[in-house]
Amino acid sequence: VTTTTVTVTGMTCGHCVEAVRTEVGRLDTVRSVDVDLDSGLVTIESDAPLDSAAIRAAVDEAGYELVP
Ligand SMILES: [Cu+2]
Repeated sequence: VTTTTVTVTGMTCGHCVEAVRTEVGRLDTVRSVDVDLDSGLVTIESDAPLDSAAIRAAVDEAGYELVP
């Protein structure tokens, strides 16, 4: 299992958290997604290393942005 941590900006409530969790959770091999609303920290566990562009696209799809 690989753990990837990214920071997402723009989330303001539980719905935002759910949106990010759902979209990122759709990525290949992802097992779990943990989102901390206060810090914007998103911790992703997956069976294979994730492509950062794919994570960015998923976060974008949810309506938020990755902090570079
Ligand atoms: Cu929200």
